[in-house]
Amino acid sequence: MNGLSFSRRKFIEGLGAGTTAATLLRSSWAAPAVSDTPQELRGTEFDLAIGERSASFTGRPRVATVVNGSLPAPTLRWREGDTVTIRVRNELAEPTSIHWHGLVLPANMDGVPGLSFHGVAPGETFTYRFPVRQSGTYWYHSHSAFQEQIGLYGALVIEPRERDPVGYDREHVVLLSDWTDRDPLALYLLLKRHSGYFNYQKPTLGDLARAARDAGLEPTLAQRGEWARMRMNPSDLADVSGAAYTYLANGRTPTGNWTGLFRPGERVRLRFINGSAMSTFDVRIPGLAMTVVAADGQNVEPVTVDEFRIATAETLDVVVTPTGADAFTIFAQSLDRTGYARGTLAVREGLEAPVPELDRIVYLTMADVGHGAGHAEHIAAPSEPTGHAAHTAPVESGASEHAAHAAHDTTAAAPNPPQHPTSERRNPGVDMQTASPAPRLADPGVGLRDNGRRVLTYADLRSAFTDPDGREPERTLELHLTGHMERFMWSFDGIPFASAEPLRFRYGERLRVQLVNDTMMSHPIHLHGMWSDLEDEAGEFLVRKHTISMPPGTRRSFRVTADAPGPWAFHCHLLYHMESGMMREVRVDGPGEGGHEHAAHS
Ligand SMILES: [Cu+2]
Repeated sequence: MNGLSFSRRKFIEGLGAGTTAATLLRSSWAAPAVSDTPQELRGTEFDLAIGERSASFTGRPRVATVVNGSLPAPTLRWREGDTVTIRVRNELAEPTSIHWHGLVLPANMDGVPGLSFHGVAPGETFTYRFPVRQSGTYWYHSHSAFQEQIGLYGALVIEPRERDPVGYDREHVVLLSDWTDRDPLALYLLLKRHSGYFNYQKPTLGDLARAARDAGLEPTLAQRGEWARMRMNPSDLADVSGAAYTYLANGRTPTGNWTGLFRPGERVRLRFINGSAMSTFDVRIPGLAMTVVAADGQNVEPVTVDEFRIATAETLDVVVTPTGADAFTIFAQSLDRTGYARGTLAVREGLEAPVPELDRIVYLTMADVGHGAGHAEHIAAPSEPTGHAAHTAPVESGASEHAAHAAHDTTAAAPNPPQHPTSERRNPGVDMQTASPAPRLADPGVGLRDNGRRVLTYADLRSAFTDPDGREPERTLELHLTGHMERFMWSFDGIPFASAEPLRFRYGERLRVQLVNDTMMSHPIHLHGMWSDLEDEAGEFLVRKHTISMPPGTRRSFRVTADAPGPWAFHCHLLYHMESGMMREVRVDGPGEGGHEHAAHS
C-alpha cells in the first residue's frame, strides 16, 4: 500500500460512510437558506467555509453542501504568477476536500483524499498554498463522497500576467450544473440496481413503426435485434436524466433565469464551465454567433460557431457581440434532451427572449458505438468468440497487429481493428467491446449532426501555441474504457480502481495515452496534475486540455509530459462512473521531492 494511512478500499468505503451521515441530517435538519449569488473573491488570501444550507430548487427543501453559504461556491479570481493561500474550514459532520480542476500544482495540494492528502476532517482547517502557473477559466469542486453533486463547486478565473490576447469589454461566468432532490448515494445505489431507471425514452412501438417507414422494416428489425442482443438501448445517452435532475445555470433554475448584462455592441466574454456531476450540455445562444477563444482554460485559435457540446468538467470561453435585441437566451439542453439549463443576456434585469424547444431525441446507431454493420461485439456470453485475438495492454504499436487482423476485418470503417486487453475477457464487469473505433474528432456527435447549425468539434480546436514540449512521445500507453451497462460497473481495462495497480509514468518522459471507448456511453476523462495534449488523427499535437471527452466507439490519444512527481488521480469525470471504479492512480516517480509521502515508496 501507499504511504498514506488510507487504503484504496477505505477510500471507497469512506465515500459511502460520509454520505450516510448527510442522509441522516437531511431528514431532520433545518438550515439557513442557500444564497444563489456567489461572492466574487480576489487576491491571494482566501477563507472558504464548507457547510450545509437548505436549498429548494423544486419547491421541496433539501440539504446542499456549499462554500461560504452559496451555490455555486464563490468565484475565485487569481492572477498568474501569484502564490495563493486558501484556508478551507470544514463545518460538515463528514470529511471534505477541494480539488482545483485543471491546475498544475504540487501533488499534496491537489485535494484528492487518499492520494494527495488525508482530506479535511470535521472541524478542521486545511491550508492550501501554491504558485499559480497558468491563466484562464477553471473550476474547483469537492473530491469527497457525493458533495460535488449537491453543490460543492465554483468557478476559478485566473487573469494572465501579461496582456490578455483575448479582447473583451465585459465577462460573465456561466457555470452549468445538475441538481437532484434525491440523496446522491441513494441515486447511485438505484443506478447499481436498475441502470436504465432514468431512461424514460426507450423506443416505443410507434417509434418502431416510424423507423420502419423511414428505413424499411427489415433493416429496422435487424437493428432492433442487434440492440436487444447487446442488451442495450439506443436511447442510453445519459445515466441520469431530467427525471431526477434540475439543470442549473449559475445556480439558477430555468425559471430562476440567471441574467448577465451587456450594452449593445460590447464584446462579452462568457466563461462556460460544465460543473455537473453527470450531464453533457449542448449550448447555443439563438441569434448570436459565438467565437470560441479558449478550451479548458488554454487559448485556442478563434473559431466561430453557433453551438457547442460541453462534457462534464470541460470549460469553454466564447466571445459574443450582442446587438439588435435587448435579450438573448443562453440555452443549454442536456445531451439526452430531457431538460435544459437556461440563462439570459440582457440590457437590463427582468428581460427574456424566447426559449427554444428541446431538440428531438436522436437515437444512437451501431456506428455511434463503434460498430460497423454486422460488427457487434457483445461479449457478455462467455462462450461467444470475441472475434479478435486478445492482446496484452499496453499496446506499443498497432501496426503488426493490423496485418494479423486484415484477413477477417477488411471493412473501410475499421482501418485499425482494436486489440483488447486480456483483462476484458470473461470479465463480469465488461459487457461490450468496440470493433471499429476511430478518433472522429470532426464529428459533432449524436444529436448535433446536420442540424443546420455550425457545431464545434474537437477538430476545430487548435491551441494558440505549438506543442509546448516538442518531443515525440517515447511510448504509448493504451487504456480501454470499459463497463457493464446493466450492472452499472465502470472501469479501465475491465479492472476497477479498488483492485487496480497504479499506472507508472517515468519522471520527465513524454508519453502518449491512447484511449479506446469500449462502452456505449460518453466518458470525460480527466488526468490530474499534468496537461492532456490532444492529438489529431495523424498523431500531431492539436489542443491542450485537462479533460478529454470520449464518445462511444472512439479511439483518441493525447500526449503527457510527466513533469509532476507524485500520486495523481486519473478518472472519468462522471461522478457515479468514478465512484463505481472508472479511475486509476497515476504515479510519477519523481526526483525525490514533491511527491508527498509517496515519494519514498515504490
Ligand atoms: Cu464515465
